[in-house]
Order: sequence, then C-alpha cells, then structure tokens
Amino acid sequence: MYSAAAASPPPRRDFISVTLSPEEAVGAGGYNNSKAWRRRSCWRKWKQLSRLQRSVILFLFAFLAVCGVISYTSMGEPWKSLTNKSLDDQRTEPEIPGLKLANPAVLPAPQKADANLGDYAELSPQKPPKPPHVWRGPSNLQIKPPRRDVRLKTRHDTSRVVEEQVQADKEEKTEKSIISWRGAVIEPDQSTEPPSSKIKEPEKPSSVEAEDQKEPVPINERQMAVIEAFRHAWKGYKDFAWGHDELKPLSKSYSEWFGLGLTLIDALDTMWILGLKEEFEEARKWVANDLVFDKNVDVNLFESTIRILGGLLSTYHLSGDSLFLEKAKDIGNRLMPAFKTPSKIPYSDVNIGRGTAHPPRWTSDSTVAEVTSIQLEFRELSRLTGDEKFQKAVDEVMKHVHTLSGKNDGLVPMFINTNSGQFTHLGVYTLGARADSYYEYLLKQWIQGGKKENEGGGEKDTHIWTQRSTYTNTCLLCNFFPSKSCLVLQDHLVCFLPGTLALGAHNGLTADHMKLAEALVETCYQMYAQVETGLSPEIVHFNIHAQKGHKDVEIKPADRHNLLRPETVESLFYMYRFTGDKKYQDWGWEILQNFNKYTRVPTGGYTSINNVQNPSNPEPRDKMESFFLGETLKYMFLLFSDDIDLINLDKYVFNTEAHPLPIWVPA
Ligand code: DMJ
Repeated sequence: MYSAAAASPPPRRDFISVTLSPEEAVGAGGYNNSKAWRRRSCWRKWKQLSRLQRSVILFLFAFLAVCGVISYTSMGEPWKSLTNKSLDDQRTEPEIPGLKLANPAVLPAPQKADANLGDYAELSPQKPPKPPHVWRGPSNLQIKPPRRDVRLKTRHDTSRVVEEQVQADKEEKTEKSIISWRGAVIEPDQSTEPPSSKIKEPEKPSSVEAEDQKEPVPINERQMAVIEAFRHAWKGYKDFAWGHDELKPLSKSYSEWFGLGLTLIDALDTMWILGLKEEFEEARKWVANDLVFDKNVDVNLFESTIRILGGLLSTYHLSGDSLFLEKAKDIGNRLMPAFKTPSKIPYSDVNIGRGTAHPPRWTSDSTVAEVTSIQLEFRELSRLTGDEKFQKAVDEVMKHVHTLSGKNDGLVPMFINTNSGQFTHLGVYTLGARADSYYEYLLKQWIQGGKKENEGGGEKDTHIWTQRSTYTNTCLLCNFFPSKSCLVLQDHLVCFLPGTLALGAHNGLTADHMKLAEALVETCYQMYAQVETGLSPEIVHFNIHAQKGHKDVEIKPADRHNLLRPETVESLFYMYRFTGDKKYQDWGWEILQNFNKYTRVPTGGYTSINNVQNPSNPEPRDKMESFFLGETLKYMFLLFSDDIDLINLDKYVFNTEAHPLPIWVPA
C-alpha cells in the first residue's frame, strides 16, 4: 500500500490522503506521474468497466453539466456583485464595526472546517476605529449627547475637550441642558418613546430625564465599603485576567467562556453607578480598542444577550457614549442567526463569527427561561437603532409561547423544542433554574413598554403568574415536582422572586404580592443567616415539620457551594426601595461582611466557595463569576443608597443581569 499523503509532509492541515494499489504505485519501479502514464492508466480503467457502468458515469457527467449551466445563470448576478468586492475590502470598509453586520449576508466568510476555538485570536483582523470623542467619568461630569453622537467634557477640565466637540457645543449652545443625578448634564428632549409598529427613526440615550435635577446624594459608609470591595475585585481582574472572561483569583489567572471580556463588560455600568471614573475610562479603552466580536466562537444566546448586549445598552444609556451602542448593534446582529429555526424559537448557541447557530449537541430543545429572557434587550436595541428586526424576532417567541398548551395554571415547563415549537418534558415546573426569568420578564416587558402592551396574551399570562404565586406561598416557595405535589426546596436562583413581586406591587398589582414578597425575602435571608458562614448555599431544603434539634433549613452536601450570586441582595434592594425598612439594608450589610470574610482573596478578587458550612475552610473554588461585579455589588451599592433617583425604578427596568434599561414613555 502506498499513501501519497505519507510520501512527503503535508503542506496544509486539510490534506486528502490518496491510497493507490501497490502494482500501480511501485510496480514500474517507483513513482511514475507522467501525463502519458496517467492517460494510459485512465483509458485502461475505462475499458475495464462494463457497458452499464460506463453509461451511468456518462449520464452523471451530463447531469452535472446541466446543473452547472442552470446554477451559473441563476447565481451569475449576485456572484458578480460579490466578487466585485474583495473579502479584504469587506473587512476594512466599515468605519463603524457594528454597521458591518446590518445585513447578515456580509458576515465574515466561514472558517475552514478544521478551525477550532483556539484559533480565534488569529481570526480577528478587525480593529474598531477609535471614536472621535473624549469620554468623561461617571459622577461630577457633564454629559451632553447631541442627537446620536456623544460629546462629553469634564466639568472641571475643559482643556480635555476635543476641538470638534467644542465646535459642536457652540453650534448647539442654544439648546437647553439639564443637570441630572450624579451631576450629569443632558439634553432635555431625550425620549424613551415606545417603538411604533413600524420603527423608523433611531432613538437617543434616554436614561437621565428632565426632572432629575437634584443634587447628588453623598455616598455613605456602607456604599464606600461596596466601592472598596469592587476596587479589590477589579484589582484582581486587572492584574491577572484583564480582557478575559473570568478571574481565577487563587491561581492568579483567568478562565475563558466566550473569550469576550465578560467580566469587564458586565462591570461597565456598575463602575458608572459607583462613580469609578478611572476604572471606567480604562475599561472603555479596552472596549474601543480590543473588544472584537468577529470571532469564530460559539456563544450562548441568553448569556451573551443578558450580559453583553444588556451591559452595553445600559452603559450607553448611562454614559451617553455612542461607542457602546455601536458595539451593542454589532453583537445584536451577530446573535440574530439563532432565530433561524423551523419554529422561530431560537437555538441556544450562535457562532458569532460564522453566523451559524445550533442547539446543544444532545437535544434540539432550548431552555424556556433562555428564550423568553432576551426580550428586554432586543426590544431596546430595535428602539435605539430603528431596526425592527430585533424586536420582531423576540416578540414572535413570546407570542408563540403565550399560545402553547402544557402550562399548569400559568406555570411553564422547562424546555421547548426548536423544531416543533412545543414544550417538552411536560409536567415538571420550577421557579428556579430553566424557568426563573420567564416569570421575571413577563412582568418586566410589560413595565418596559409603559404597562400598555397586551399582545399575544402576555398580560393575561402575567396575571395568571401573579395569581399562581399566591399558591407557591403555601408551598414555601418551592419547586413543583410533579404538578401538584411539592418538593420543599429552594435554589438561591429563586430569590429573584421577592424583588419581582415587589416590583409588580409597585406597578399596580395587588397588595398581597407585597406581603408575599416580604415573607419570601425573609426566607432568602434565612438561607444566609442560618448557615455557619452566613453565606447561602446554592440550594436549601426546608424542614416543614418542625422537629427538635432540626434546623428550618437543611443543606445537602452537593448543594453547599456559593457562587457569589446576586438574587437575595437584588430582592433586598427592591424591598428597601419600596418599604424604606432599614432591616433590609442591615441584612445586606451582614451578607457583604460575610463575603469579605470568607470569599475575599488577599491578592485581589473574590472567589466562589465549595462549603458554606465550614467557616474554618470554606474551600475556595478559584473563580469570580462576572455577575459578582455586574450584579451582586451593584445591587449592594443601590441597596445602601437612600437616593431613589440613583436608578429610579419608575424610569428604569433592570434586565436579569442587573443592567438598567429605560422604561418607554409615550412621546
Ligand atoms: C445571572 O447571570 C443572572 O442573574 C441570571 O438571570 C441567573 N444567573 C446569574 C446569577 O445568579
């Protein structure tokens, strides 16, 4: 046997191995590749074929030739227009990287079949151009976003203003500006109009509004402690994981999930809210110069929407800096292939470089919470860009889910099939992982749209949900398994619910929602208070039949880890905002101190731990999740604040990753 591939080292990785018979390869005393030899050899082979075989081959050739002619005539025009533009031209042409993908057809050419994730660093030639404006830090700064482009200048350092900005400011000096919370100056006519059925004009950042003309409330001691904690976490990230997804604070390294600087993006608006000007500015530079989405990498649609798209959109709103909107458009466009499924229920994963999407390897199901918790972000992207395709795609998912059977009194199963569009694994219901934020976004979409929308039964489902939540109370807020019987356990993830119930009550739902929220948030607090480290495990089991010597809360060995999750402090924040009861602040303060005691790594960063029941060795896991900076510390800071205009809940709605997006108001 002779293998041509083995004769010499393959010049390329995608070689083809050709195996010849020994007689033909070496029989003539070596390798003979002359044209005459090859012609003779082919003719001999042809003669050896039967008449039938020859007819079949000739027929195939004829058929292929006819196909070739037909496809040439139909593809000729688009092909010509494509080839008129070289690939290189396409790569360098757009001034703004985000605009490059307005039409998915111009996605970068697919990579070779053997390209792997490790290659992606080399596959990203795109460098976004530097934005023409200068950014100013968060508090005590002036923001004057003209129309869609921002021009920013510091209140105390006008020398930093670029010439073109000064010129633009002069042109617009007749326009009134308004001092808003944290000292920002904004246009008075910023609007948060809901999109009309046909969206035409792009919108402007709308975060800070005319009536926010109050002096900033001074930061108190507990908030200072949050700032200190953030800085400590940021130091670790900066020193050992800069530009990577997650910090591994013990090994002083990092882990990669999507390879998109997840922690940095998740933390942007937290830095803005905490007033961390220097840190924000540094991170902004990274976004401007190094954040590139043109990568051959699979990302999870839900996670990248809530963390990256949500983070960029909220930072755009808070800062008024158009860089973040351009980046949001870029990632938004790249996520759109996920919706190309037979049912329009999106796939879980998208390759943002190739423009392809797929379900997980083992199933064609998507998770219900994932496909129904991307709506706030895509709807806002449509409103800001004037491009309705984002909103259309996610609205369609909601409309479809509202029509489905298989719900139990408003509770939804955990999985939905991307081919059939039907729920699967019927009869299992939970308010925790895989369903949680479905309930959260039912309410929040309604709030985002100014409490007016009733399309596709959304409002009806919201009401069913709120009625049903009364029933959950009788089960101590538990997972239902199966339908009417009740498992008395609760994941920490479920602790978003008291906050969401309170938000519902604040927006006009009946008072018993607030009562339920009060009871549930106390349960969530007890998940911390009754544990040796004062930190909650991932899951607790409740002892509903009180027995002497038994605690109310029991923890199984597999569940005793803590990932620095935010849900309880999130709910404490809502409860304090709506009740003013200081006990919620005190509970949050205890939790922050315990994070400092058991999860803080001296060289920088905080770590998840494996054992909340062992104060002498909580077994650090060596990972700081991005949501610790994106959510946990942000909600802590807001919880300790007495300034209701610091992200006013009548003007903003938080996405499920704690990124505030504006509530739309009619023009
Ligand atoms: C976050 O990514 C989001 O809050 C999500 O909704 C649930 N999981 C984590 C935090 O626990």
